[in-house]
Amino acid sequence: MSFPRIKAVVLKPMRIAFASTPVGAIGAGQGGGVETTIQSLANGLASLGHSVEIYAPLGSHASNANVHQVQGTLQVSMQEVSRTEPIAMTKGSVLVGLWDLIQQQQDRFDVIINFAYDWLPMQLTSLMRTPTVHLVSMASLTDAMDKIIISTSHQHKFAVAMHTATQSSTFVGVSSNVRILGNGIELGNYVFNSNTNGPLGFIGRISPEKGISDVVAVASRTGLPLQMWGLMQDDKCFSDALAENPLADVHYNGFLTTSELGQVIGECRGLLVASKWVEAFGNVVIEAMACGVPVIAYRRGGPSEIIQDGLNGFLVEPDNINSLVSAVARLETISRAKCREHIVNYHSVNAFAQRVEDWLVARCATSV
Ligand code: HBI
Repeated sequence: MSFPRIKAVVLKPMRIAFASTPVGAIGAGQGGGVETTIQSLANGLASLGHSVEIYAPLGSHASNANVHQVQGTLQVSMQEVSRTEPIAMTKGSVLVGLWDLIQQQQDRFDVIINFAYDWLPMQLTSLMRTPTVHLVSMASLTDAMDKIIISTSHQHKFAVAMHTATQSSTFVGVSSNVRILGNGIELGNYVFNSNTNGPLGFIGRISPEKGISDVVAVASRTGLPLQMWGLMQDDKCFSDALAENPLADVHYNGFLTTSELGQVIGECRGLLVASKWVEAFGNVVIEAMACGVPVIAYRRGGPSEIIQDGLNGFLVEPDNINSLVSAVARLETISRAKCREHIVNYHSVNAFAQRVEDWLVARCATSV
């Protein structure tokens, strides 16, 4: 009886450098979802036996990784510039400072992961001795960034990864070797709650592209209280939504840290996601499900790839407020335990880190 030879691929630990976003220090909040991704991925890769060092703007901090802080002028957010905006390198740019240091120290690493949605790191891919890869954190925003993301994806096999296929499809002509990685969160931060008759919930920046007026209208039409958490980025859109829906019972709770949020989301009977733009992923969707909270979202962007309609939430016709309202009435048909189970299986830090490790191995195995 001969046993098939089982080729155990024992992966040697990798020395990994993270190049962070230049829009703010890690932990300051400007980096939004990227900060959560960097922190959870540093933990996940460390638990797989790899060593991670992070290069980030002054004031950054992260657990489980050695942080090299670089001073310099923060980069203007790509979300604030127009589609035809040329690439700008501000004087004393922290982005230039970060990559000066990284290219000086690159031989200490087996691979470099860039998290910045910026032109310079992509342009440097061909010039680096250490294999360099890019996890693109947002959908298409400007022509200049589209051009370099698409060309880098064709020039260097497996050098580019994204969170969802929807996000990737916004870059028309991007290579099919782009890796789709989803995302991952620390399950320990999120407390499961089986309660089904709590308020409705919203988490996210209070700003027009998040569909605030639609969310408040649902509270008004269902007569259910609405708890809202997030950075008050545009208080006019908030006050307009309240003025349009005088009967809505709305409670704005401010911006909470990840661990504070994980303690309270579970009280909600359902989370509303009414984004007007293409969310690259939708961290709040997996954060809510981790607490047992089903998610009701417009069938648009990243959330439409995370939510399994009828199993852990509902996907409804975009911009149709009444379809959100009728989904609220069906929330009790969803198993809250299955919401958490989906995150454990697909969007835990470990599941995400495993997909990233596979990506890094594929990139390092190619010579181009
Ligand atoms: N803008 N120029 C630039 N670079 C980034 O890395 C960047 C950004 N805007 C927003 C942002 N990153 C993150 O908040 C999102 O990727 C989540």
